[in-house]
Amino acid sequence: MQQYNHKKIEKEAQEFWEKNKSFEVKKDISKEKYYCLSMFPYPSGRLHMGHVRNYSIGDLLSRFHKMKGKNVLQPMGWDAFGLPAENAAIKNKTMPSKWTYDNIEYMKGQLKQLGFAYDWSREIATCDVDYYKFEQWFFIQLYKKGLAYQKKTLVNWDPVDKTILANEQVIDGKGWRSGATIEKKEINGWFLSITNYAKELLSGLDELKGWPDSVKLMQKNWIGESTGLEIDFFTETKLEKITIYTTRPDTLMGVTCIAIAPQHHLAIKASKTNDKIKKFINNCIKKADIKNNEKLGIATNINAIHPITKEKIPIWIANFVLIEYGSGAVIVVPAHDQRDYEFAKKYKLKIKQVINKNADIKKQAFTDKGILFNSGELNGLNFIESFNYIYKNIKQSRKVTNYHLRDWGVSRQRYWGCPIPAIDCSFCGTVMEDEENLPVKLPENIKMEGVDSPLEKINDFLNTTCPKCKNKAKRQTDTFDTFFESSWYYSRYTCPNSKTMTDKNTKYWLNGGVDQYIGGIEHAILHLLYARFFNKLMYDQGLLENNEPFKRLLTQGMVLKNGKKMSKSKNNTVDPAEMIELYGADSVRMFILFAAAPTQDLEWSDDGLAGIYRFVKKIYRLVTNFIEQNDLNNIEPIKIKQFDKTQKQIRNKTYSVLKKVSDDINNRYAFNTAIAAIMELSNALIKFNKNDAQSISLKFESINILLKILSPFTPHMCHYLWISLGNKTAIINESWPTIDKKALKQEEAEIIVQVNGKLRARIISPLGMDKTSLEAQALKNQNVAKFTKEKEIIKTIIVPDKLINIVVK
Ligand code: ANZ
Ligand code: ZN
Repeated sequence: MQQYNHKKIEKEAQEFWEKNKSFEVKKDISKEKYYCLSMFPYPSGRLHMGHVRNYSIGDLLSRFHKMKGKNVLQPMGWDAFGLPAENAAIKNKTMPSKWTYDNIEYMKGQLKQLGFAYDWSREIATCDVDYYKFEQWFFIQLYKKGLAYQKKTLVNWDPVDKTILANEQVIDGKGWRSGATIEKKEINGWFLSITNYAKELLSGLDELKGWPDSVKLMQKNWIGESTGLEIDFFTETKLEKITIYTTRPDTLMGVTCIAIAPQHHLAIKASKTNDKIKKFINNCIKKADIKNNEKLGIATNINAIHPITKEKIPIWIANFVLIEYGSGAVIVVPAHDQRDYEFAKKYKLKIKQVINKNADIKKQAFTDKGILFNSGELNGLNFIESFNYIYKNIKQSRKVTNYHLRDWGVSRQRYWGCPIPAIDCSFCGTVMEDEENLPVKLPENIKMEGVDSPLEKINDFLNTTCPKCKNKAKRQTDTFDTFFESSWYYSRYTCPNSKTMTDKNTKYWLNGGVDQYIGGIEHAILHLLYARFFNKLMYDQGLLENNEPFKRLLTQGMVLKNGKKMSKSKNNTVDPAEMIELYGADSVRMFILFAAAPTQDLEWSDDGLAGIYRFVKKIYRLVTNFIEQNDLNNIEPIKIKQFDKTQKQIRNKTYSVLKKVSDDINNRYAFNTAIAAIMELSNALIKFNKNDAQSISLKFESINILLKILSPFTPHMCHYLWISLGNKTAIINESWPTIDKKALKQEEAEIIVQVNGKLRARIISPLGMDKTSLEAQALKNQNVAKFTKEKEIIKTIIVPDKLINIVVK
């Protein structure tokens, strides 16, 4: 037979799968479904090793579960909208759509070269109007329910890049990319009310038994549930009410000031008659003259009355009080909150200690909980007791729950995205496009001139009629955040050609959610939270029947080179295409699965890959040698159940490896140790060379099992060897082998244990037990221990499977 030729073997297998539509699936209620989803890539141009790792894991699981008899859906598509396409289009003088579709074509070729078992008939590109039209329709439904709303917000505006920057992207007042001086700009953006779902998104985490705890914790912290009290304070004049929110009402007697946000209505009121306050507020809002989160404040000349002591408490305006959190006002307790402590020191406010009289607050606040003192009627109470006391005895207090989660701003001032179906009419204000007029198609035949969205200049797009009053009106030109597209793609794969957003196939494939989702930990918070949110929105709209999108989640580790994350910017990438050319897809995939457990970081190693390539060739030779040396047509079935010792051993090895590999894949996700076990089995089979008919039959049986359990790892080679073994079916349609429990039982021997030649015990141990284990087992026996205790063992003599003699002095 021929030498191992990965190119030929891989091409043939891929052609076979394609021709036979091996991975195209349909709803089939007679089978248990298994929906395996890997996070779809952004079509940046080429696959990188991180993709290869992600998709090798998904493919392994898909192929395994298919062999286990499940109806496996493994789809693939493209997260195709986004800024890089615009930048590339400007640079290369092309159109974002062309750049994107060219990349998709190239990367699809790469995925096919890797032989992943995708149902390509379900391919999705999110920039396809047949995909994003549903987003526009759905957005209108949310608008009708009041879950989508427009709000004016102040944003950091980079006048050169013409883009909004997050606070972290503004460094010393300059844009991180352009270096331009950042301006504050008021924009009117669309928001989705994710905060309405904060509670559900939090409690839903408890159902996600198949998610890593670390990811659930990150989501929990991001949602940020906080319970405390709202307490109303009244001004001296009793004309105004200020509601504060605190999680530490136990510190109420230590309040020395009240701080309100610069946007608080009382602050605005005070600014009307005081220019200093007006200037202060403007600076805070514009973040002008504020260095590194400096805490700034200004006193109003208003006092509030303490609800218990009735003392006067000065009201300040402070830049660290956020208008959008809680009630936009706080009690300042310098003795017990470090931020308040620094604020009080800076502005010479009183500091009054009320918790733990032994604590020293000369240098910093005491922020732990403790017993109250200096607190009048509250003296001696602890946190819970004082919380409840205040809640019950102060009429103007309420228990409330707040969330740190903010509503999701979905508008982007970019071209390459899904147009938001909103229209501005000078008579009716903002209205939604009529559903009959959907989709609002993004014009694709455009010129990118600089960073401005070309939509602003396309009159055909801009000019429309108001769906309400039929007068001339203007389309809005913002597009959706691209997280919109990735929030529901998993459901579209279930019905990619449906005329409705979801259909009856969705119910089948998403029953209980996606069975396995695989992707990078960088998506632990936003993508996964938005997808969960969308799922709940779609559920409430009657589009989905499952309440959580992803039943199990696996977050794969990074691919490193020389200890650093493999990335273009670090110039340490290894091109998958080159490795596939040299060693073949099978070896690349197997190396990636072997080099580390899936959730751990993986250090790339050329030598490691070469080693796997040698292992693959070794198996190839094992099987081809067997084929050459034996008449495959005359291999007898194993009928005699009498095996000699080595035969028993090879069967035991085969079935115990089968058991381990099944368990490692299915229950432990330990693909690396599964491969190690397969290596052991193949080494044992290489050594097992007896020529009697029974042994040949046994070796044939073991090789068949070996190929099956190896096929999710190196599917191409296994496909080829399976056919070469004379099988009429393709290995992809075979089922996973079943375990012969009898073969798992190790044969045992009764072994005589002597100490200095005298019989001291009889022990039972597996046949073929090695010397050290046998000696250890013998020494554990009580009677043997009696004669060896505190003595020096000079030597041990062993007659295999019969006798052990321990010689002591
Ligand atoms: C008094 C106090 C004393 C506080 C103390 C803390 C420690 P979480 O857990 O994040 O909800 N706070 C409330 N609303 C705020 C706002 N709009 N902007 C800035 N800070 C605000 O935190 C709740 C605590 O954050 C509240 O409890 C309040 O300060 C502050 F020893 O009240 B605390
Ligand atoms: Zn109108």
